[in-house]
Amino acid sequence: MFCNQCQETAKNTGCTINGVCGKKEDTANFQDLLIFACQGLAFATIEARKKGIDTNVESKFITNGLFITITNANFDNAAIMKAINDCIALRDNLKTKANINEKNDALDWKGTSEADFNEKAKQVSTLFFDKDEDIRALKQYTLFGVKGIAAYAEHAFNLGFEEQDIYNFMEETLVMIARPMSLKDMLDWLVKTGEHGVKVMALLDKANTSTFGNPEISKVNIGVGKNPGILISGHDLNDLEQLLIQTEGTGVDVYTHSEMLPANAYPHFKKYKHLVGNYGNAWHRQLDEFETFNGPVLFTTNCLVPPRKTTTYNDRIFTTGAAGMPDWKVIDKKLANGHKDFSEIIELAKKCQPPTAIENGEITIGFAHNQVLALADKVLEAVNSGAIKKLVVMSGCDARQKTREYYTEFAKQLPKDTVILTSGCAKYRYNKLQLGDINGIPRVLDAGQCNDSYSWAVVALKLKEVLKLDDINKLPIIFNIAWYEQKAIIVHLALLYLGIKNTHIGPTLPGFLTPNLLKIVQDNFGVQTITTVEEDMKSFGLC
Ligand code: SF4
Ligand code: SF3
Repeated sequence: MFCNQCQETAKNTGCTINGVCGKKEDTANFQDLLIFACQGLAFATIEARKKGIDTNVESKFITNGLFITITNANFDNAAIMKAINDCIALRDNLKTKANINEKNDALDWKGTSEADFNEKAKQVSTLFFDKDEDIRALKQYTLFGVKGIAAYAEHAFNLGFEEQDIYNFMEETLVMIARPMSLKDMLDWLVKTGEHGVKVMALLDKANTSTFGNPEISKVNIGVGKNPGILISGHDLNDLEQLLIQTEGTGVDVYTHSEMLPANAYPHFKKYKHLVGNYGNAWHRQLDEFETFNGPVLFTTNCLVPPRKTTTYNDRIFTTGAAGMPDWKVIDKKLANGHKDFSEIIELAKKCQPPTAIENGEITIGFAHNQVLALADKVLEAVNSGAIKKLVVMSGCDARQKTREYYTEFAKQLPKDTVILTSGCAKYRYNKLQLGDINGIPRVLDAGQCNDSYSWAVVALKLKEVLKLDDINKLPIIFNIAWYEQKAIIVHLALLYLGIKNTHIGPTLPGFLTPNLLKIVQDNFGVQTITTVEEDMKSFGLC
């Protein structure tokens, strides 16, 4: 196996034995083979569209295939192998329908046994993307960005929002990877990836806000009630809505977990009184927190952590969509109205003990772009009067490495005249600190999930317009972003596309960047990594 797609990759070069995330060698190989199968299907969709054939089913399949291979989404070999077989069947069907006679390995390859799959998987890892290490790294970089695009596109299409251009770009990228490319063309492709990152986040924002309303300032209970509960994790708001409908009046409460926390700020979800709050913290603490939750957990997307040998909750965990773990149950049945059938989870919840409290109190969320712009006068007044000196974007992901304590310390040591703008699960490193407010504006403004980092781009562009600046980099905003998986990669590429320079990303720079590419991103975009809190405070001009 070879996998270098996330921040925790072994020795910051690549996992080659078992993944640091717990992904086994065969799983990693099958995921590579699924990407290869999606490449074949992408060749077919592009050709079929030229002949006027509708490829919506295939495009959605490719989107889900890419999502399955995101860090901590799916560890289930059987599910991945089924996806490979389904992908090949769709490809062959389209080849016949569109009369595609072109020959290439991804369009033609077929395996009949697990041994065939294993054999082929070893020949299609990202290490074979190109002989030139810079081009290879750039192909990996774009693929990882496209995986992030796929995740957001899937949430959007689950709510009925789609853009053909986004599907086209994902599929053209898969095909491009198999072609010889120059360094210049690859760098241009990377910029286009960032552009499509902005597009897909805007699309998902439209899907979420037009379906569930604009997030508003909300206090969220982090304690527990007396009823049994279901914990819902991941990012898919459509799944949450269906679960809330089905649990209404059953005596079972619903709690959000990790990246589902921001759902509590949408007006639409507030009508469900049995959505009682958020339980726990960022994804990597699930090994302990699922034990004390006592009831069933539903994963709608990443981040799943393979259970310990001593874990007692395996029979209470369910997955749906792109997520999967061997031995955890999968929700794939549908009700007559087309919604997913969550009755098994609800029946199990009724037999479980209520959650054990691990925290008490409330946290304040709901600062997505609409809410922040509604407060724009107040924020501008504070900026103009000097009450707010700097806005510090600390969006992104959290993960388990000790070095991540940096972000808690950084938040604590920020001068009192700074405000943190956050989104993604990175916030759990500091969203429960009592950092106070500035003239009534809380010092931690949480826009939502990782995709809601889009909100900070909207706010920055608006501030640039109101303050009549000619360059976004002249705003009093600094970027100190924590990354982990491929959704953070697309968020960062989107920021670079928008012309935002001098971003710090950490706790380490991506392992897939070669020394040459590191120099290019540093020279062109001023990308840096973190050092110590004290040094970085100085380099950001914060002390
Ligand atoms: Fe390693 Fe990350 Fe890949 Fe897991 S996802 S195998 S930790 S690089
Ligand atoms: Fe977190 Fe997995 Fe990335 Fe959506 S839940 S931000 S790591």
